[in-house]
Amino acid sequence: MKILVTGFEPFGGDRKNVSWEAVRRLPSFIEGAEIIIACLPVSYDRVEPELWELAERFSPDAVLCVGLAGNRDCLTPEQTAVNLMASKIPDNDAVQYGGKKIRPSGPEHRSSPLPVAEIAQAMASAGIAARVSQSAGTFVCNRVMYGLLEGIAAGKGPKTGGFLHVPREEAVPLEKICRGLEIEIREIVRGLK
Ligand code: PCA
Repeated sequence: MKILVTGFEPFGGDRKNVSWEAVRRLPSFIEGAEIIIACLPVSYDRVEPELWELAERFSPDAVLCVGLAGNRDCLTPEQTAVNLMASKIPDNDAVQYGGKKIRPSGPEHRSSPLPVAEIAQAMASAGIAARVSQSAGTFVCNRVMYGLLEGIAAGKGPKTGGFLHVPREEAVPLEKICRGLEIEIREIVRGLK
């Protein structure tokens, strides 16, 4: 079994993105599943093609995308992606949208097939602050989540997948973010067995 786990490059003037810092520290195997890691661009328009290129190259059974939510104080498995792009800052290609749909005729929302409540509970039981989030925002993370869920629903490759937002290291130490991420991957692998 193979799991593709992605983090993001820095954006908004930051020098690092903790999502990639956590993803790149993952072990090569979790619960017997091979872990493939990649760093995605913070680009509305390039992020989906890059994700699907990786999915085609590696044929993962599941895909978990991880991004930074800088204003949150705990790990937040995402339940819902919304069909909207709007942000106060430009992406790393200097592209900024003020309320454009991702898919002009797509559904307003897409819901994660992952058991996000159980995943957040498993993190909390391990002493890692976590709660389910109902909004992945309207920036690049939400866009890649929407596209990922669309592809899964269409049978494009991975059987399941979703999105995890992580807080800054000032809110939760990197070591705990890494452990929480591993817990989510373990739950995903168990669900596929
Ligand atoms: N966080 C941003 C994009 C990249 C990242 O790590 C977001 O929440 O959309």
